[in-house]
Amino acid sequence: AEDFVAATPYNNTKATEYGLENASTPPAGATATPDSAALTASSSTEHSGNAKTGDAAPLGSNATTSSLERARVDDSDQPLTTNQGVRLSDNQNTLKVGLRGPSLLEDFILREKITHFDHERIPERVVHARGSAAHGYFEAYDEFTKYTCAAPFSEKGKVTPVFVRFSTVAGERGSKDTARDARGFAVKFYTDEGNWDLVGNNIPVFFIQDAMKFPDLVHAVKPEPHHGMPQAASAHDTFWDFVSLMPESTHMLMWIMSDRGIPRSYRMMQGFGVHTFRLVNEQGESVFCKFHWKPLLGTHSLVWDEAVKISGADPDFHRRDLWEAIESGQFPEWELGLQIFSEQQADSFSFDVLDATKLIPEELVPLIPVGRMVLNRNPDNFFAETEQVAFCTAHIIPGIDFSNDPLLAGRIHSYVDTQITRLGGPNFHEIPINSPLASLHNNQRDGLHRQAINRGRVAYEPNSLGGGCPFQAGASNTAARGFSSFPETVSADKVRGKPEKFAEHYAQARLFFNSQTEVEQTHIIAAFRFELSKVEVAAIRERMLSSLLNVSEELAAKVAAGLGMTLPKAMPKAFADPPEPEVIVSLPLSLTAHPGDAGISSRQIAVLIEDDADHASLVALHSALTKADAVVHFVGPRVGVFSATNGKKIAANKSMENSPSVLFDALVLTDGRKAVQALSDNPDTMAFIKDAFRHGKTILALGAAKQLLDMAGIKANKDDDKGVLLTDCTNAAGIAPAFINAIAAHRHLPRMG
Ligand code: HDD
Repeated sequence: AEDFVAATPYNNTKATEYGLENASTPPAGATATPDSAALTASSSTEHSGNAKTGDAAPLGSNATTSSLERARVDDSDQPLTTNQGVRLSDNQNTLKVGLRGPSLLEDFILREKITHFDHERIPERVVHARGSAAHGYFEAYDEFTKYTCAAPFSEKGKVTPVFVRFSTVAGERGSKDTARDARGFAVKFYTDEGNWDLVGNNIPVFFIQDAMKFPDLVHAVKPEPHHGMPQAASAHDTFWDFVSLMPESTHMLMWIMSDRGIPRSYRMMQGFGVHTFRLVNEQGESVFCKFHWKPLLGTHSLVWDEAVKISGADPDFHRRDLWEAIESGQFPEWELGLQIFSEQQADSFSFDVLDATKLIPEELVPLIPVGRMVLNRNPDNFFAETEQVAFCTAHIIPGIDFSNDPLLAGRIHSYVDTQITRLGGPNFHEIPINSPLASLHNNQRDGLHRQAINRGRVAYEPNSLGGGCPFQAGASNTAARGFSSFPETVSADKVRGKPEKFAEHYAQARLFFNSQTEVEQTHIIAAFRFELSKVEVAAIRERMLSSLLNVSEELAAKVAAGLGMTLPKAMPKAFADPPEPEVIVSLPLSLTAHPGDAGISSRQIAVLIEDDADHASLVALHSALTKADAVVHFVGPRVGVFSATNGKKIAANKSMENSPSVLFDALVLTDGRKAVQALSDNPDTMAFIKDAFRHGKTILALGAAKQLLDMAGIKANKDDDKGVLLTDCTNAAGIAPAFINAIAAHRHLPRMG
């Protein structure tokens, strides 16, 4: 039998990032091999990089490293000092008069330490407070200069460093990852021509059409102000009160109530720039554009019961998933696709492209793939990078410009403004993670925490004393050009109001609902039922039902039945006779209609073991699964080493107590008569298996483990459910391909009404 080297899900080369002196220090979380002959859980340690891309494993360097390097601190072999660099002789005791006497005010060492500690926290983001980020790069497939002169698209193969932060929206900084919510998808491109931030979400539309309503929306969804509840949840009166009075929210509600609101992983969600943007080429010609990110691993979601249980078992589920995948060299990747359309086309659409509650069906304007983004390095320090990164929709570069979307206009103001409170002044662009790779020269000076030491006597323009520098680059079309706004002609009265097509709120909500498969529709109905069941004021539930009636009678009727209510009258529509929509069913809007062929790379497989587990079959499966890039975990009634057959040992790295089955994508039940008996005597086992089954996961039972399936009332090898497999333990290698295929299907839907 084979021996397996112990591995953690972490990158064993990580320590070398901090200097050679430190290379021998084990990385955090590393454990010694409990038994040299032990079969242990393994992440794909043989990865030297992403199997698909052939990238090298991250050693802490990519293009942003040079700008961050000056701020990196390596403490290896260094004594403790004060912030003034004075070495400490004692970091345990305050300075006192006698060992039992009073402490002295002059203890500058104590006072510096406590004072710094007292000010460690900064305000959290007013929305998107909870997030996780990583470094990586964007690579252009080809030059895209026909449409834009933006630096990342200037030549084939061009690589632009990025820093990407994913987030939930409503929850506070310490809230759970698996709340039902939109997810932020914010990308900072450190381009040759300055920083460009594409600050998007995993949903292509938004709740509101005008930035004027953003504070109202956020106040409604955040915990209610009198008692501060509920945390990271929209299932409460104030949220549904607001959205039921704002029918423009209906389309976004459909997305949030769908499984898109509970992604399986940050690595398995799409990203959208949401607004219509402009691209501008060297000739000054402009087209409209929507940005789409598509994950290579496919777009996958949790189911609600699972999301709820994960929030208890591992509130850091998405953060951990992203971190561990990158540390083990399984670099997440997305393709950037653009929808390009002209102003004339836009005018002919049945909806307004300046309305952020509308998407453009891909059937109407197809996606053009333009490049890929790979995340290949975790931050060194969560606070310095992930917390202090400041994204801003106003950060655009030559070749990209805004449309007149009134939601975008408010954002252009809000993002810089909010950093002034959050990061404590106007110099947040000097924080290393925010500073551009392009060099920065202007006459802005001073302010709190200024880092730059600007030389010379000139801080104004025009000047002659500084030789006229720094000077205006001008609007020429050369590479040295400056940013110039697209000269759109606008002539109209100054008014507060909305264009006519903004008043149509239901056609795309209906498009979304009608594009879902039956299971997806059932989940949407269940989500509305759950959320509205938490609403205490009956009139709010009723108003929401009356709005849903305008989307789908079936949806409204089923939600009403779930709440024990009768259907009210449909809400009157603001736009009685809207134009016919071009598309009434759009395939890409469904997740399950075409789950894709993303394989099982980085999927987490639990193998339930006990003493007397059948060693040979588990070795065979372990080998097949890790070859397919999955991550195998041996899960016991406790962690530690178990005696398997043939005198071999198996080390469990997880236990049923510390890692319930909601944390895994698939389940293997070991053969071995005594092992199966011991598992069947353990009450945790049934909960583990039944949850995996209920959540649509693939289960493989080897030999005697059929007894466990029988106890759980689960039948194997049924025609309509390819996700429960049973085989003799001698056939473990033989069944592996079918098992892998079944896991790649993500979930087995017939089980999940
Ligand atoms: Fe926003 C943060 C995405 C509308 C005001 N927003 C923020 C983040 C994301 C988004 C991903 C987190 C960035 C990070 O990781 O640091 N926001 C969106 C999308 C919107 C949207 C996709 C609609 C299309 N946002 C929106 C509006 C306003 C704001 C209409 C205000 C008028 N958003 C903010 C903010 C935040 C923010 C208050 C909080 C923290 C921050 O900016 O840096 O400025």
